[in-house]
Amino acid sequence: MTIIMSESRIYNGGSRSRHQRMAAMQLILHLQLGSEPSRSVCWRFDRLFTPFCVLPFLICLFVGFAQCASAEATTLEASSAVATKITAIMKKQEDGIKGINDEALKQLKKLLASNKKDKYTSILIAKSIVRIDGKDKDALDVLSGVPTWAGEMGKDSFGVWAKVTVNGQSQKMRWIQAGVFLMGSTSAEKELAIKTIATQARPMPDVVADETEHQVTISQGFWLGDSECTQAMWRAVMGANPSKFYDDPQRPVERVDWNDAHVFLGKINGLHQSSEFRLPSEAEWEYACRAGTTTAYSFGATCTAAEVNFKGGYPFGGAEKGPDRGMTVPVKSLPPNAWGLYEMHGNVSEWCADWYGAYGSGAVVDPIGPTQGTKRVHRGGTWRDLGIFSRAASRNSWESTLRDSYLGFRLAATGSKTGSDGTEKSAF
Ligand SMILES: [Ca+2]
Repeated sequence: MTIIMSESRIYNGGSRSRHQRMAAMQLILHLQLGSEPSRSVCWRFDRLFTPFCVLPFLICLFVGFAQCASAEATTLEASSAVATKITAIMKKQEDGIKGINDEALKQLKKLLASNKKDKYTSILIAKSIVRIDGKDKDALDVLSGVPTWAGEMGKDSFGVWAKVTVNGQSQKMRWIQAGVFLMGSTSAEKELAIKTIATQARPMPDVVADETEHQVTISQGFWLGDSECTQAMWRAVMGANPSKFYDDPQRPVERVDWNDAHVFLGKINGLHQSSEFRLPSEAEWEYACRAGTTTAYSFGATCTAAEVNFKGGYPFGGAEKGPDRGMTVPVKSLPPNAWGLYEMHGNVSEWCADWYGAYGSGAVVDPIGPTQGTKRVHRGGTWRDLGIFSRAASRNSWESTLRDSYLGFRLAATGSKTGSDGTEKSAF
């Protein structure tokens, strides 16, 4: 079942009444006239076929009667036949909407109180309450972890996800929960890496010298793209495509430098009246890449080119040799890690927010790297590198102005930290 709700810009004090009218109109169109939604945001709640599904219809039908008269029919992409029916509905405008809203609000609050265990039903109810009432503490608290940019949201076997959409192109973002992990490589992994690089390239005793193992706490959950930013998404936001391997828009965007990535971030934030989109910190990146594992790869102590797009003739950790593709692969071509994130290892290396610098060996909380530097971190290894450089702990960096066909990025977004009462909330 699909419930159609208008995105109401709850946090930004946007035009609630306009969105309310639009939600009502869309519901009438969808439920009564059988048309498909055109402009509203769709929230899908497959489990939601409870008595509650009748309620938004009734509410919005009544709200619609009262408010459709002032809605701009031209904003709806309806056929002329449907438009005629809308006109008929609009003529049935009735008074007394206030009383209907109060009663509806009362019922919604009752539903919210009884649905606390069902997060997504609660979110839907909370959105209705906020839409009608404007400010309701309980409803706002339920909504405190819901990003304003989310056009769709749901939960699957990997956890909570939300989609951000620009000009018809979407990026699925996954909620990465807070946690503690060991950043860097073990002494055994370092030893093997030094031996491996000597046989595959040349002796490089310092190849892992910057992978000092230390405990990192990620104190706040965050959103992270389930894939590298695609060329399609880049073009939707920026209007051009700088990539070398441009035959498939689902390949990751490359030949974007660190500064270009920040122009993209500024634009996508602007489009969604958000300040939340950003690059991941280096620590967030490795935490998400590992997805709870402590091995060289999230797939284990080794991996093949069937799992990771690297220079397949040079695997790390004793894996079989595989093909050298010599280019990027479209995102989500290869298996995801345990948290549903694709191509963290290999394909394009991914810019992180941090300046490059040495780690300490002590435990740290939410590290963001040095305050200044000369190079920016990029992580994950690339289609043209040996497998050793696709390890979770492997670090790389370059000047922020470097553009090349092996360098891209992955969108991250800060999660909501506080509820309506100012106290810290866990989003999910
Ligand atoms: Ca990658």
